[in-house]
Amino acid sequence: MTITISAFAWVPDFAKGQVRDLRVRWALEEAGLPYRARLLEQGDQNDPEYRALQPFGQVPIFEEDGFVLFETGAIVLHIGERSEVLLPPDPKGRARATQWVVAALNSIEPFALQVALIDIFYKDEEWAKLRRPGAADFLRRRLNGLSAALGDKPYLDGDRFTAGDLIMTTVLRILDYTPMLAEHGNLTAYKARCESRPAYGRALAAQLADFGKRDAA
Ligand SMILES: N[C@@H](CCC(=O)N[C@@H](CS)C(=O)NCC(=O)O)C(=O)O
Repeated sequence: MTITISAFAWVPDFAKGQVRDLRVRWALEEAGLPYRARLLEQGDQNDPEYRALQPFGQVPIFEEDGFVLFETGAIVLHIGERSEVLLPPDPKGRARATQWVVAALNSIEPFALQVALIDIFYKDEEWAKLRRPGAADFLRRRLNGLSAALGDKPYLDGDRFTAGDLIMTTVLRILDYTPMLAEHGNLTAYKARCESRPAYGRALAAQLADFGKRDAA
């Protein structure tokens, strides 16, 4: 039983620690499942062999004994089937954890990404200057909703960490370059609480170590 995940061999500094294989590395660390990384060079993701596994040419994919999955939400939930740390045993608890995975990916990530893409890639474009206030306002409303839902609980579903917190934390990390999250003390503390988990530290270190091999070469 060998688990392999795909990741990029190298990315520019702004993307280090943000590439989405981090989610899968983190889930595997929480579950205590060993894995190896298949590092892609620029262009490898367009090979027909890789496209057959990941239709959009993105990282990560998860491979285990011929079984292949793409999309980090699906992969983390699949790993969660083997880890009560990620998905609680009771059906309602599992459903709520899944709900938060989907909320992170569907109700927060697109809006965080929209602002981040404007700020990082398009900030000098005229259209981006016009779009930015509306996009930021929309994101702010989503963060207000998330902050209210979290309230003073340690985790989204209460007292225990789940796969929903794992994905939500990595989505909130997209905003690390802005002060937007700091508008909500509870979200800032929540993200720091999740990031203080040893499994997160090992996952981040592993991603950075893989980039470091190339930086050192
Ligand atoms: N929805 C996908 C997004 C994956 C994704 O955007 N991966 C990025 C790296 S963080 C990528 O491979 N980008 C290259 C590309 O889109 O061509 C998931 O969650 O797995």
